[in-house]
Amino acid sequence: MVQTAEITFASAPQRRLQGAAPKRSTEPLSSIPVIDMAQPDRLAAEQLATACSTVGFFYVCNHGVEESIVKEQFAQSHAFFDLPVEEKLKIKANASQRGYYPYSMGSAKNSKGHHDQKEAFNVYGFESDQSDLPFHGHNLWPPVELLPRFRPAMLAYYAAMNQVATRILRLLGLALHLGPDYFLPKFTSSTSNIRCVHYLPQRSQPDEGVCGVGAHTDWGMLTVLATDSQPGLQISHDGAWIDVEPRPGHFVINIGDLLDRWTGGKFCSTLHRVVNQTGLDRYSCPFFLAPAWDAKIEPLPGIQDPTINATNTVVTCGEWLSMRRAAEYGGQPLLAML
Ligand SMILES: O=C(O)CCC(=O)C(=O)O
Repeated sequence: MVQTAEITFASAPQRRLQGAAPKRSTEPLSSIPVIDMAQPDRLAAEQLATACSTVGFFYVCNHGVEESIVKEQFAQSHAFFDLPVEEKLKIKANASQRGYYPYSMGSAKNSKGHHDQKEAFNVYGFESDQSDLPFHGHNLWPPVELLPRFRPAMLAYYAAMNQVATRILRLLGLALHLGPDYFLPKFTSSTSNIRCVHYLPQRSQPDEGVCGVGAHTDWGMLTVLATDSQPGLQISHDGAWIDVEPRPGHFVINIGDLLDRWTGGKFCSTLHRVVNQTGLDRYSCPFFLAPAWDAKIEPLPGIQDPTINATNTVVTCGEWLSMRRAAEYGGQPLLAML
């Protein structure tokens, strides 16, 4: 009988500290890998395997997304965050995780008592009447009379990111010698979302716990990130924080904890944070790819991980996301858990 997992919802770095998954290379990081998506699949998959098993972060270029779609997303995101706060609060996020997250709501307080220096807006790719389930419900939108182009811009951007992520899923299947279609059936009604983020025009003080986004790993499969031209994203590598510079025409991709766990730590989810070094506004838009709610995260052929109990322990994507959310918002910020 398949049993529901007695799972650990420890972050990937925490699992590594517990010895459950391989430690990463301690080679100095000369640069973040760049993968050209116009290459033949076989070459791109080889580079992907190296990037995912060493850094956990990489850029992609020649991804096929029209620049106008990215620009319009940013233009509409600016227009939304510029609305009066009373207007934004009319679509404040609820248990469905959709809508507006004001500064004080977008993150749990860290151990030094600070929230992330950001406000955010979430849109999911699936809608459901089962609003008793976490992450289920309907997207919330600002009134059409106020922002007529907002909703079409966000839906177009979501669709474009989903295409990029689906191509990466195929490459992941190849990189893991499972075949290009291996992961796709798990993602047909995915629980993915985009999050427009506005970082407040304030310098961060990471040593005081004041960050754009505090150090964390992402919960899901992988993240496709677009940022404006302001720097701020940093990844942890070999005990140092390394800047991930904005690169026009590129997206930044990183592995999430679900894929890290699914691959038994072969592909790594890397700790990252946002530090506002300029004191200027910064905008970004991550797309968080996650499987369908009921998708079973079964052990992958050939992968052994004691924390998955390879023979009979299965967790669904929904269980995983719910536990990660409870851990984060139930008063256990990641750094306190490390
Ligand atoms: O804005 C960024 O550069 C990164 C955002 C991020 O790490 C997140 O939202 O999880």
